[in-house]
Amino acid sequence: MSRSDWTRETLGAGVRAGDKRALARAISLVENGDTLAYDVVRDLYPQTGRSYAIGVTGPPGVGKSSLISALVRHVRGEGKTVGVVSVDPSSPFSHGALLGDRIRLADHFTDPEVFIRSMGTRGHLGGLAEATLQALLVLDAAGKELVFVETVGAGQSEVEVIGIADTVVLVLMPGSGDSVQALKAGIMEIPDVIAINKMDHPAAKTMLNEVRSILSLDRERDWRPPIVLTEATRGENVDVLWQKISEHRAHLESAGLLEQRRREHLAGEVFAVASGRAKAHLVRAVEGDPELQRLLDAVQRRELDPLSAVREIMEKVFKLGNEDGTHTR
Ligand SMILES: Nc1nc2c(ncn2[C@@H]2O[C@H](COP(=O)(O)OP(=O)(O)O)[C@@H](O)[C@H]2O)c(=O)[nH]1
Ligand SMILES: [Mg+2]
Repeated sequence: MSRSDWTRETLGAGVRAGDKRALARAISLVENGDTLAYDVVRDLYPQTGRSYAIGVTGPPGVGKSSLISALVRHVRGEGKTVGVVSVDPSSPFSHGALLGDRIRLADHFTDPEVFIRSMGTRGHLGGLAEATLQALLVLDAAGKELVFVETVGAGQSEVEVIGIADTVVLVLMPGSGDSVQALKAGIMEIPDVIAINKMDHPAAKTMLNEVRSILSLDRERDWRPPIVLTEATRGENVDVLWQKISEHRAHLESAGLLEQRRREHLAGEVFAVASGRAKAHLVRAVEGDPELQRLLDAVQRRELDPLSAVREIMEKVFKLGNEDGTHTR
């Protein structure tokens, strides 16, 4: 991989100035887990915490990328600077267009105040959460006032990715039955704002009523998630959606909840990234150690019980004695 001519200093300065080439390079380095990215983010970190992160999640195909594109157009009208990080491999943003779509993003790509980036989902050392967190910090340091993060709402890494957001928007469409069931069962955390996209679909109203009735079961909240019907492709109700996102932000800010939420999120991210690395380390250690492999074989042959194997592995890999989670009383 070529680092071209960037140094820690020039790359940091370029990011701070919001230079698109510097941003693109910094995020590529972040994706590749390059040590230069690590140093640059370390230098930039004290200048972060100023941008507002909006997570956009939901099943594939509901219109998350289209909605983000429409929201970007809307907030650019208000003069806000914007970053977008998309970790949705099914509909990547690419130059000129949302891939395979009619929506033209050409305006956004030539706009110096907008930076859009699709992130790869292949093997990051500390998981996707790590790369996304670093990318958001880069965009934050670049002075982007708003940063949108798109993820497909499934899987642990996506939950961690969305865990960085200040406001979480869940996007559904008529027919997103699984997500509605997940909301109902409490498997999915209640988002801050719900968009039911593709309101041009005849079943949109039915979906609205269904989601409304699920949310009405949940009374003890200081913030009741508003539900907005949208049509991303025509920009229908995108202004209303933006208004609801802004109201949620105002709610967090007025009650001092934003700082609290961010403190929790940052602690959660550190924990998530550390866990990801610990797991990767564990997997490598066990793979590369015939003695530890024999322990696993012994468990499979029922000669050694699982927790005894865990204890020995933890001792050997992490040098942990009795702190391995078993109680010794
Ligand atoms: N009819 C209709 N189609 C939409 C709407 N929003 C998005 N789409 C289409 O749905 C498909 C998936 O959109 P995309 O934004 O890639 O969804 P994502 O996978 O959630 O990011 C694309 O073909 C869009 O053109 C909408 O409001 N109405
Ligand atoms: Mg998408």
